[in-house]
Amino acid sequence: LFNKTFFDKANGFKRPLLEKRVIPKSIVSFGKDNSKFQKIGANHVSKCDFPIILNSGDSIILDFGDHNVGYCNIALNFVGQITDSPLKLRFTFGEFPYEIITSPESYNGTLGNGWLQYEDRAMAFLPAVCRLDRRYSFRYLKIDRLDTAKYTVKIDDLFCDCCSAVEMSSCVEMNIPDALLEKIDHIAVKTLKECEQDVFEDGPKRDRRLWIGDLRLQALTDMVTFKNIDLIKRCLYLFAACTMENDVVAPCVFPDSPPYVDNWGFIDYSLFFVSCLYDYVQYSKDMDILKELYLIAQKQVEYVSRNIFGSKETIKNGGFFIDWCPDLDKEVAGIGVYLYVLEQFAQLTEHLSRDAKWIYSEKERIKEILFSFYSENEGLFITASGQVSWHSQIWAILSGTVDYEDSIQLLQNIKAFKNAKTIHTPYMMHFYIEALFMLNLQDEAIEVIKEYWGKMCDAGFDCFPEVFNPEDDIESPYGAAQINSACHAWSCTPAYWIRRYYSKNL
Ligand code: RAM
Repeated sequence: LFNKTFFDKANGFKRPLLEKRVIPKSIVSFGKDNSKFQKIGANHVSKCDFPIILNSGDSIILDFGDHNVGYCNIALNFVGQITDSPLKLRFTFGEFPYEIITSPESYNGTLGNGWLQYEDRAMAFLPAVCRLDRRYSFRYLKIDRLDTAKYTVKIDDLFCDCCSAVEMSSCVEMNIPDALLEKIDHIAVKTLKECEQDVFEDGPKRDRRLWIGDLRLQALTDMVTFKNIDLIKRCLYLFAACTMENDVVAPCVFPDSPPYVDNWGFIDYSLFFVSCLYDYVQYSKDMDILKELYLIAQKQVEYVSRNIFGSKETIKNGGFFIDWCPDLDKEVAGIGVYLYVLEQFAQLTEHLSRDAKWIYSEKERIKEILFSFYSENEGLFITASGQVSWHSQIWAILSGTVDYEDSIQLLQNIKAFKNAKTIHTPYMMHFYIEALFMLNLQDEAIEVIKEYWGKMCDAGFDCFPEVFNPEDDIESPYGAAQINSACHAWSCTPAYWIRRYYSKNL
C-alpha cells in the first residue's frame, strides 16, 4: 500500500548532501600478520605522489587513511609510447583489507555478489578522465592493470568526492573524561555520519537502504549528536508511506526505486515503528506528527496482537529478527519486544488522551504468556525448544514486566549459565546496554561498551561494523566475511549511551 501524502511529506524533508574531496594518503601492501584483525596487516610502502606509473600486470593499493563514502575520479595518460589498444583497469574498494585480498571468483556467500565492491573499466584512448558512477564505501582502493599491452601509463590524479548529510564538525560537543570512551564515541559518531545519506542507510556499503531496526538506533543517537531532525522525519514518513497489504510496516524501504519495499517482513521491525515514533515524540513533543502517524502505529500492534500472539504456535513462527545469532530460538525475545512496544504505545495513546485500557489488558495477557516460559529450576526464561539465550533474558527484562530483584537475578543466572546462546551483533548488544541502564547498572553498561567496542577499536576499525565476534573474526551472517559491512549504523549507539552517562553524571 502506497500513501502518496506521506511519501510527498518524506520528500519535502529531502536535503542536498554535503560533498568533500579526499585524496589517498599512502601506498600500502597487505601481508599476513597474525597479530592483526583477520590476520592481515597493512604495511606502509610510500607516500601517494602522482604520477603513479602502471605497466601491464601492475597492482597498487591506495590507503585513504580513514573510512570514506563517495565517488572515485581518475585522470590517466600514456608515458612515451601511444596506447594502441584499450587500457583495462580493475578498481577494488575495501573497508578492510580482507575485502580486497579475497578474489571475487571465490565468493560463495548467501547475498548477491553484486555487493562486492569492484568494477573493471576499459579506456579506449588516453589521455582519459573518468568518474566511477557507483558510490563506494572504503578506506582502501586497489587498482590492477589487467590488459596485456606493452605501453606504460600513469595516473596523473585520483580523488574521491565523498558525501554525507552531515559533517563531523556539526556534532554536538561532549567532554568525555576517559580516553577509550572518547575514542569509542568518535568512531561511533563517524559511523553514524557515514550512514547519514539521502536516508539513514544501514550501511553505506550494504544494504544502502533504510531498515527500521537500524533507523531506531540511528535516530536515538542522532538526537544527541548531529540533530539532523529533518532526516528522522523523512524516514518516519517513508515507512508510513510504504506498508504491506496487511497494514504492516515494511522492514526496509528502497527510497528511490519503486515499488519501494520487498514483499516480506520482520515482526519486531514493524513493531519498532511504534518505538521510532515514541522516541521522536519524546524528543520533539511534536503532537502533530503523533496525530498523523498514530494510526499506523496502532495497526502494527493490532496486527501483531491478532496474527502473532493468537497462540503459542503463531508466536513461534512469528518471523522476528532479534539478532544474527545462528539457530537462535526467538519466541521469548519476540514476546519481550512486543511487551516493550506495548508500553510505548500505551504512553503514546495517553499523550493523545485516548483510552489505553485495552493496551494494558493486552499487556497482562502477554505477560502471562511470557511468564509461562520461566523455569524455576534454572531461574531463567527458556524457549519451548529448551533453548537458553541472553536474548530471552534481555528482552524479558526490557519488557518491563519482571520486577527489579528478579531482573538482577536473571542477569546473574545467565552469566553463570554454560552454553547459552550469545549476542552476535552490536545491534543486540545495544539492547543489553539498555537493560543495564534500565536496572541502574550504568557503570556496568559502560564497562561492557569499553570491553566490546574497545575490542573493535583494537582491531583497527575506522567505523564500527555490522557483526563483531571477538572469538571469530571471520564470522559472517552471510557465509562470507568479505561481504560484511564494516561501517554499520546499528553499531553507533555507544555515542548515545556515553553521552547519556556523562550528561547524567556531570
Ligand atoms: C541486514 C542489514 C540490516 C539489518 C537486517 C536485519 O541485512 O545489515 O542492517 O537491519 O540485516
